[in-house]
Amino acid sequence: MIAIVYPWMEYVRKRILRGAVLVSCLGSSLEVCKAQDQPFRQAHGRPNVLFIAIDDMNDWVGSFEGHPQIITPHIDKLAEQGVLFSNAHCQAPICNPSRVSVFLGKLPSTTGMYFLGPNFRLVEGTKHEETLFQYFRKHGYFSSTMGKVFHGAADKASFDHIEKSRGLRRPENKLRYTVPGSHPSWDWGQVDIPDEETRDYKTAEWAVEVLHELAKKEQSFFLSIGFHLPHVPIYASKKWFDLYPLGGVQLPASRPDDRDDIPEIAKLLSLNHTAPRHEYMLESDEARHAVRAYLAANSFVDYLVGMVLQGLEESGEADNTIIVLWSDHGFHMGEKLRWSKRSIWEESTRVPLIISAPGMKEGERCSRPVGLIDLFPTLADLCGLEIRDDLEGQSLRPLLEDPKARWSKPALCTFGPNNHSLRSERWRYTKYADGSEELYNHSSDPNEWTNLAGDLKYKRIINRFQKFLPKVNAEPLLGSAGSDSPLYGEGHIPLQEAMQRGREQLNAN
Ligand SMILES: [Ca+2]
Ligand SMILES: [Ca+2]
Repeated sequence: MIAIVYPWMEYVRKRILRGAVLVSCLGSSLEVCKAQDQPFRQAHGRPNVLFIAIDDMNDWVGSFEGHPQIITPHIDKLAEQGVLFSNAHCQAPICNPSRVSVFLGKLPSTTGMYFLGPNFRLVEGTKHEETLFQYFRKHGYFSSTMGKVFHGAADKASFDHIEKSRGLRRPENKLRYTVPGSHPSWDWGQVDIPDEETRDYKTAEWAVEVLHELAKKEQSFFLSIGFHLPHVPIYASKKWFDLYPLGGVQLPASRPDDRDDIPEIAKLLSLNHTAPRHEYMLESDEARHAVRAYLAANSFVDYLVGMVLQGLEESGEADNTIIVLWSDHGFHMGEKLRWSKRSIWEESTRVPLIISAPGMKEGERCSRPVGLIDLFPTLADLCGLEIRDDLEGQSLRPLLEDPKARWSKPALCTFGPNNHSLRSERWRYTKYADGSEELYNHSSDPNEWTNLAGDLKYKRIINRFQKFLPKVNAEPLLGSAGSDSPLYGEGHIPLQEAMQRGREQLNAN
């Protein structure tokens, strides 16, 4: 465990040091005084960036209000120090394309990166792209990383230092989802592994250490860390399970007829053979166990975020560091009668996003629809770097200065070529590759239970969304794999044929 040093101690220490400098200036040369008296940020160079990625964390975070029982005091505290984006969305609802889109600042529909493979460095279309991290390195930043930031191995060109992951991720045998033939990653439960020996703890621990080292450098730093939880297998220790007694665990709201009004292609697109079926989860009572595990894992990750933020305070760099906390996509825990990501409904697309930056608003919520794709231009903007004109997101700086500023663009999420979902403050509009549509009114239907797309009354609203659909729909990159949907399982087969095959799988299920 780390020693407790309260943030105010560091604050007082820093004030004393700065005060001492000013007092000593009275009797020394004016030149020295001027240099020392500059705001910390300019004296030190550009602000640092602390970039915290969390894998598969949906809105079950206290301040995001996704589950009434979730306990996440540290992330909530971070929200009090920055701007919480309550309507932030990923650009693809699985790891690889979501993260690649963030790091390249380009939409999946532009790059053709829709699925878990390929690695963007191994294919012609994207291998020469400059990542967010490379861009910062080019401008003098020291870029360092540990944990799951990239999906798969960390991109070498993006970092000056890559710290190898260590620690344990899972026990020897599966705990609860032991159905024969089930995917090795799909499991949940309470593990006996001490927190300090887990992979995510090791990442947080390293971040705390390295922040002290980075604080001594002349260079500004861009530190990127990634936590693996609450991605499956969803494990946490007793301490975190004890926060949520099994008997009281609340399941998310769902309706047995919820899928009756969604297009067939939506069912095929969101089919995930590796995930347990909803009926199984309810009949076996594993739903409550899995929900409890997810709550516990989120609270554990929250604790680790707290460790890192305390480390930043202790490093003395907190006043000069932009903090971004984000998850690569959401996760269904029974909503729409499914357990998985891999959909373009709210539970998959919505992500926690908090940005705390020197000089920007503190403790405010912004409900404008924004995307993770906006992070690249936002960070460039906040650090005084030119915003590359090929980036497809836009800087969130206006919203960090005024969370109620005008914002006309909806957030876009894409899963597979030409399946797009747009989210405004009030509506979700979705158009699939076969032309079928969904429309949900979030003011009256936050669970997206009633698809209004067929009602002519809403034609005008649907028309307004059309111009925000991408004009380019790139073919999947060579080597695309891991969609899990029967629509794309075998590469480039015509949509109608794929749908026929998908129907057969859906019926067989
Ligand atoms: Ca993920
Ligand atoms: Ca429905």
